[in-house]
Amino acid sequence: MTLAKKILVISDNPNLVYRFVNEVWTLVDNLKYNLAVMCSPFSKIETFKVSTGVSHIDLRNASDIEKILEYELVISIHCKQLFPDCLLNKVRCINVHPGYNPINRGWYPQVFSIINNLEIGATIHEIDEKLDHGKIIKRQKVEKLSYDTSLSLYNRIINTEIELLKTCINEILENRYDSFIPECEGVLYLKKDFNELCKLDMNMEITMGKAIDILRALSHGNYKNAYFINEFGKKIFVSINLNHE
Ligand code: 0FX
Repeated sequence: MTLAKKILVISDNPNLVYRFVNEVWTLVDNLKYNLAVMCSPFSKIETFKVSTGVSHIDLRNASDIEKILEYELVISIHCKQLFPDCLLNKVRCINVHPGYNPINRGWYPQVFSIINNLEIGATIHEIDEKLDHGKIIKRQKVEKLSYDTSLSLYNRIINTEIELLKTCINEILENRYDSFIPECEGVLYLKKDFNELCKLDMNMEITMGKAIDILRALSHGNYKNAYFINEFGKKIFVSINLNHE
């Protein structure tokens, strides 16, 4: 009897892990593969509602890295830690990214896609030493509508990530897929770029269209993103609702 291969998912996104286990992992032969799930030290284990159980992993810690070396494959599903070279050199690691590489690498891709009028989508790729940069295994564009906010576009991207995973999970596990180098370096957006966007410049002279784009890119459910400072020095948060007929 051959032993089941050990597969590790590392994620800081409980909702996506739930969907992965229930919608994607159900397509896998569980006699051949064993799944473990881990999250970063700053994520709360109890928010992950999956039967596999979840434990913490600190990718800056050598003894934690040592524990991962026994896995056949690591799948990052929105893991907020960087994968160190000492791990990448020893274990095949792939990443699921909520952007269309190389057009929207990095943080909150849908926000920058709305503001800079860029195409958007989802990508599954091999992890290399740079962020959202490795060889592409699968990617798909997602429609962006004039009345999308960050939230509505994000939800469409997440659904696409799950659909993409469904189409290639078995090829990924069996290490039989074609991958290709991204066409160019593309653009990498960082958390600090998002934070800078959130402070609205009340003296900026822009068209109404551009103003709506900035506000819808920063409107994501209950998150307090865009703000201005009022006459008493208080932050006043702004978000926008868009409805079509
Ligand atoms: O897990 P995730 O959806 O993705 C983020 C990055 O965008 C992604 O590129 C990276 N690979 C991954 C590890 O981390 O992020 P989240 O669950 O923190 O946020 C989801 C969305 O919520 C985000 O796209 C925009 C919105 N959001 C989130 C926070 C915390 C806001 O609009 N404001 C916020 O303060």
